[in-house]
Amino acid sequence: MKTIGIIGAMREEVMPLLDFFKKYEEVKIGGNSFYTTTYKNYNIIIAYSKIGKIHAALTCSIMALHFCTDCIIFTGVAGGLSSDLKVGDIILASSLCQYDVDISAFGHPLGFIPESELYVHTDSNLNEIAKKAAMKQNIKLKYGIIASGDSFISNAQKKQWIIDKFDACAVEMEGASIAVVSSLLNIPFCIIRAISDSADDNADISFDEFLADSAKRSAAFIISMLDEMQ
Ligand code: 3QA
Repeated sequence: MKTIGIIGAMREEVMPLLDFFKKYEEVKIGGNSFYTTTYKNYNIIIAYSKIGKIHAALTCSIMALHFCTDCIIFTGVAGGLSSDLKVGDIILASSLCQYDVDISAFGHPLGFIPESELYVHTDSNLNEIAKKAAMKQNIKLKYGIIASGDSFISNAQKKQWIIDKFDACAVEMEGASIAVVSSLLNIPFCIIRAISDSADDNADISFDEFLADSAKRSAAFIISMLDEMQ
């Protein structure tokens, strides 16, 4: 039986999944609760990491190495960077980068770490499943680069800088961790996020207003992906 790991950053991002599965068991490791259940012919492990790249890297590592997940799916919300993204829209990451990595003093490109990759690509099979699930529900999926870093972006200038330097469509604080850890451990992964704000000067207000609803949209989309898998 295949094991699917589903990670969110905040409690609000995974609660809708736990509400859906209703029955689950809890295993505590490394300051996280991992909720285990089954769905169809899958073992499902769900956890929220807490905010930021370090927490997400730890949770993803535990998913992979302790729970031996066959794939990892991230669900949550994001700040929209592309002008065609509105609150509630769903983005599927093509690749992830860390906009807050800077060793350019040594001539390296922004976001680049030696022996690593600037952009880490998501799994094409999982992305196909996401695209199929979207098509069936008439959801217009945005497919593009997501930039991660340890800041909540609520500033038009910073937002534009991330667009200009990384060509990203959305910004958040965990996706690149999932990407780096999963790819190094050879585990297929994908990142799904519903937009909660536009990372601009109103982002904090928008985030507070739409976190719950957008988190639910993303979680509902994950369920539709599980239904699409065989
Ligand atoms: C923000 C959450 C973090 O896990 C990243 C939401 C949505 N909009 C964003 C933006 N910039 C960066 N990331 C995002 N998530 C945590 S701050 C608020 C926490 O307060 C994605 C994201 N514009 C909780 C109550 O104190």
